[in-house]
Amino acid sequence: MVRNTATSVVTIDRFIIEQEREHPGATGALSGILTDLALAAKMIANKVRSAGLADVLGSAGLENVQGEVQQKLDIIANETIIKAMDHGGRLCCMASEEAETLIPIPEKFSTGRYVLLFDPLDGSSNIDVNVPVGTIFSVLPQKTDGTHGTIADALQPGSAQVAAGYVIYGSSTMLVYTTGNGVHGFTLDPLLGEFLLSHPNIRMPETGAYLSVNNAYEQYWQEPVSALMRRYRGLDGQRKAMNVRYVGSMVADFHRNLLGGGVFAYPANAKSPGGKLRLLYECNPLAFICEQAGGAATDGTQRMLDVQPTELHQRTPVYVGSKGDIAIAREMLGAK
Ligand code: P6P
Repeated sequence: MVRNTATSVVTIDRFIIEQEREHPGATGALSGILTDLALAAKMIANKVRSAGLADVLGSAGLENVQGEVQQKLDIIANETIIKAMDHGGRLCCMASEEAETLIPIPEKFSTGRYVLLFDPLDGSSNIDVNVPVGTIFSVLPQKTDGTHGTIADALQPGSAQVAAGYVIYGSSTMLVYTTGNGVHGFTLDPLLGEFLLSHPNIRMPETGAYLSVNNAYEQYWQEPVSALMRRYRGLDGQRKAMNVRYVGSMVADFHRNLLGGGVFAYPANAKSPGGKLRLLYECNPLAFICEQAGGAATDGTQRMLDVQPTELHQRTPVYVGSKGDIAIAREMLGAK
């Protein structure tokens, strides 16, 4: 007897449709957004993979709103996402780390009732040294009445998100996302050009093996933060020491901790009193994913997803990871 050894190959498109069927009232708009984002991810992956060969490396010499020297791939990734998303008729506006203000949907296209926030290529300063970089995205429901979204639609707490995800361009290209129904990972098969379900229902261990923090800022931390990092590193005898793993690319550090358990922390410090990382399109989407995988996230004073944004590009301190380890952070930092 020949056993059926074929495993069911689930493409991301099939998975998205099957998830949509679990919501009878779904219009298919959110499914369309996710499908279009997967296409954009494949296009960006092509560029990132060939960056060393196509002389795309090096800065384009342009300044972005963050005042950082913009890598050419930043520009390409930003344009790729905007062009992939602006005509689908599902969005009322977009916002990007690379754009100072809201990105409107062109008048020639129809609009929809969702807002897309994204960091097109996080960690881009690592591009030239071949360290994994990533794309991060967040989807919010439009709350204003017009056909075109306003800044009020973008400035919603992370708890309002209907979907969030990231793409990591590493040893393989993976897309990980949630729509509030668990966290699922898809690995790009470069020959097929398809994202295939490789990590269904990702769950984050209750306590973690890894601590991802840039210790170079230790001299700038406030004492409760320094005490917390000593705890994580086992120096006060209260907890088994965590292995310090810090790539300097948030998506890469977050992804390893999501799978293996751990904490990513970028505390406020004397040089970055409000923290460095962005609330809307970096910390909120990763916090949503983390909570959906059984983890937690705080800004050091409250649950990350409860923070009421006031500015599009506002920064925040961030502690995100295994639930038990974030509970230690909340206790030692006096967070709600
Ligand atoms: P630092 C990359 O520039 C980034 O935005 C994140 O991806 C990363 O976690 C962080 O900054 C690294 O910052 O100050 O440790 O170099």
